[in-house]
Amino acid sequence: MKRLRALVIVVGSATIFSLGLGWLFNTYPMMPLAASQEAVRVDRAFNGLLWLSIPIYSLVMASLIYALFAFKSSDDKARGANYENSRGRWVESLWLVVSLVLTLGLAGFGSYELKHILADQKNADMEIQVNASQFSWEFFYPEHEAYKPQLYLPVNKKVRLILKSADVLHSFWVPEFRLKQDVLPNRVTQLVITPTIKGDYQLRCSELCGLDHTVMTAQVHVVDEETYTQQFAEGDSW
Ligand SMILES: [Cu+2]
Repeated sequence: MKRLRALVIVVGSATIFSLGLGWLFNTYPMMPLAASQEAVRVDRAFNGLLWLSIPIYSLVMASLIYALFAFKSSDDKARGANYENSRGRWVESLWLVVSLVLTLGLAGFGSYELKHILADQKNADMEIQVNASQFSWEFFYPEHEAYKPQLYLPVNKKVRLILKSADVLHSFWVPEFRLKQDVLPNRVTQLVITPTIKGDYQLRCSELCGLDHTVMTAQVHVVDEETYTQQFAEGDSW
């Protein structure tokens, strides 16, 4: 009876706590708008991990708090000393197996999504060169032979960004696209993204690169094909 009571208290409070956390993350999502194809996959992996963690975290915390009050030290020092023969060992063995399966499952799930993101990177529709330097970004559009201080991307086109740095380490990051790529001096890196929602976003450097690192930003405009071409027709290259 005592054991059943403990089980009800722990599982009950863990359920309530889980529902509370679920409501919190549902009402106040942690991620900004998912504005690229890749973002959907990243969010799926992130949310899968989050929703799996909530009940486990709640159950562990509920058991811990329950144990804190239920198994307080008493004057009877002999109590609980005979751990080797206690029946609680099977719980430990079971949890070892369960957590092993969960960990391997999560690693498999993450690798699966990553494999698909990388496989999608092969045939891009177009290329844009991104030049990073302390503390600004510059974009070169080879098709139009034009340089611009802002990144224009046609919506639903898979674009390969060729990233170069003139000085130190920088990192290309548009939170709404989710993917992030380091930009290195003396080495060319790439990032392939397919923006899916028209709008204005902000590119920020996410690698501490010097005193003005925090202001190393650039505007990113995801526009329709027509508006994209117009940018170059007007000849307002700088
Ligand atoms: Cu930087």
